[in-house]
Amino acid sequence: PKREQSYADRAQLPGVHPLASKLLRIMEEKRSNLCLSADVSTGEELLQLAESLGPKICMLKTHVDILKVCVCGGEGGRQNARWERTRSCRCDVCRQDFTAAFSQKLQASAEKHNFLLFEDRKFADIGNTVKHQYGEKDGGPSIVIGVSRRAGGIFQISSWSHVVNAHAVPGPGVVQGLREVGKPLGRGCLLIAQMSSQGSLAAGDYTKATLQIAEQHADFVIGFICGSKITERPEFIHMTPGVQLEAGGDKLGQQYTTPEEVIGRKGSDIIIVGRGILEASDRLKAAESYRKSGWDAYTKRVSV
Ligand code: 5FU
Repeated sequence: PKREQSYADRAQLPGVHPLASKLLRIMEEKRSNLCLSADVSTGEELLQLAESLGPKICMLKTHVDILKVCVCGGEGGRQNARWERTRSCRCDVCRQDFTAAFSQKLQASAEKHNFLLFEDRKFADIGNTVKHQYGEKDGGPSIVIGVSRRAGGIFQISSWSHVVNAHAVPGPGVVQGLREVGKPLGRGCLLIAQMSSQGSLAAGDYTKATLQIAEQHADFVIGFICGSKITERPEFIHMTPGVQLEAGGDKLGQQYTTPEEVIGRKGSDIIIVGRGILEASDRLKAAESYRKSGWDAYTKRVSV
């Protein structure tokens, strides 16, 4: 059988999306197929994670809607009584610009350490709605939040996140809506073809139909959230959550598989790790173990 293409080979494919190509090059350069799921509750901690673990990862995944209201990185937030009471910050940074200061720092960190940002927003509505949730292409209706006015929702995801994801359940319209906003900005989208949680309905024919939507929108869809490789097309990137060094799960249905299993046997490209790193006493050391296991499993796989 033909030898499997390396990440570097795949980055050069004529049909590969420029963002997928960039990601594959980063992976090769940094010898990392690790995506950190930075599920922490303050902007300050998130930025600190990006700075400290940045060198180990190819991508940083966020859930910006779980951040507490202070997103200024703690610069002004801790200096007032309101922060202690409510954890919501009214410092000049946050008041003047809710997300811009934070997202600019996050982008700077991504640039400095050479990783991509992925907001795990899981869009799942009709095209016209997700377009507004993701961020308007050119202005659009102005929404008043506190004292700031901006178009396209609180988090302005399209303005800072290289990658977003979407459920395929609404049909192709969800991708088309996101594409209207993201494509001109050079962004990319992952479709959720499978989920790591127990009893997930994203399986079988649903997974196949998701793949079809991706194939029909390959100018914007760069790959999948999945448990295992679902297509032989090397232009698509497979990313797998539910990864820990030991198999197991949590109390709410999460199921864990090891990096060796996910990369080595299931044929995925990138491991997404949250608590496996975040709950370790030494996060940097843990990130390095995941980076190494993921990378070793990959080199073993492509050398066969
Ligand atoms: F699409 C999915 C999925 O199928 N499973 C997931 O776990 C996304 N996730 C995310 O990956 C989830 O929302 C968390 O942010 C992260 C896994 O975190 P953990 O701490 O490694 O379990």
